[in-house]
Amino acid sequence: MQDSSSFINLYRLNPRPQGKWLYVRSPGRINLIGEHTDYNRGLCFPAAIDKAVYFLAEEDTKFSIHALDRNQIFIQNQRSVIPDWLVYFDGVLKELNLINDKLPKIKVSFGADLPSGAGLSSSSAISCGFAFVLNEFLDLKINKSDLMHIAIRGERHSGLEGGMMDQISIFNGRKDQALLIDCQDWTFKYKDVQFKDYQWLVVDTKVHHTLVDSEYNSRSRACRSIVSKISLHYPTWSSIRDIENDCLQACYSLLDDIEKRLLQYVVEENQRVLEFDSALLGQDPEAAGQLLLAGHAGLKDLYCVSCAELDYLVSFAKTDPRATGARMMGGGFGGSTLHLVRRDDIRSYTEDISDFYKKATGMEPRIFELIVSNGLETLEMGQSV
Ligand code: GAF
Repeated sequence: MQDSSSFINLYRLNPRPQGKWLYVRSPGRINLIGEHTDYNRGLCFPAAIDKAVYFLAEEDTKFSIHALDRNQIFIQNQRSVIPDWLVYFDGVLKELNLINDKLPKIKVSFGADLPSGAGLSSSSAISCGFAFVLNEFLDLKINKSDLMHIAIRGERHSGLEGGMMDQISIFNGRKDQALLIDCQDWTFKYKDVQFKDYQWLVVDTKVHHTLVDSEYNSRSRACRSIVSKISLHYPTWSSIRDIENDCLQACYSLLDDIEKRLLQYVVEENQRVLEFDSALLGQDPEAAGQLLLAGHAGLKDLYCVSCAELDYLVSFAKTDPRATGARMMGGGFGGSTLHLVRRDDIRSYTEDISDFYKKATGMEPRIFELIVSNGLETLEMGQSV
């Protein structure tokens, strides 16, 4: 999808369609820290952002989906070319059992200012947003938690065996606050995200290596296998989160080298999330920056999900006094990095990191200041006569 959404323009030009209509905003997410921990029942710290996928649903005589930024249309019974985004809609329809002759008679248009492939969870924004649209428009009366699980299962039809961090933050995001999620029981607490005199900056590498789905799934399977090995000796433990510190060395001795590295990363990353929470509370941007850098090093050297482009951007932050730190976000192998930068230096930092990245890769990064926003929301709904 493009940066400036034709849908947003459409909304401005045509705010009141005919018949029954509904406008929905489904945001992307960032993650402050706690990567690849959600499917290990660990801790993570995501937040919904201002950039979003926007939907307009209207009454019609048949089912259709219009991807405004791509100029692509899917119409019921006319499947000539299958667009890559259709899998996210299909997955949700299947989970709601709204398929074949049960397809709803609605026209759904969508567009975004949330870039896809940027590690900001545009696919979850589509799945969650579409589930939300159907629930509201068809008055299905599904509660928020069940609806979120429908979106999660729907998205898994795409093949990515993702955790739940993205969907929890998209459904529950709140302006200026991140969610500290305990994935042991999926409870969360809202936390302020700002450090005084500092600003969060998102720098998108604009690369999206094809490895992401297969490598992601192989990491989550490897973690499950680690737990199986360990639980032969410690039968009450069912996740990496259960491992007690005193037994960590004994657990390492049960694993091969790759498994040891994965386990070390997850255990350390959970600890970093707690320390990051303290750094936020104590308003200590230097400590937070060090945690970001340590998190990135773990993702690069132990969990092995980084790539050269992400590493360039983080290496810039590591040696530049205007930033306290940076790290990659999301599944890895491309996408975006998150930087904590002194507010007065934002402009010069943006220019310099852009030049640095261009020299290293020949590409221009996409850079924007992070605005933490509300989660999924109905913008407007109504019925014209
Ligand atoms: C992707 C997944 F969808 C999330 O569940 C999470 O595991 C993340 O990668 C890595 O932290 O966004």
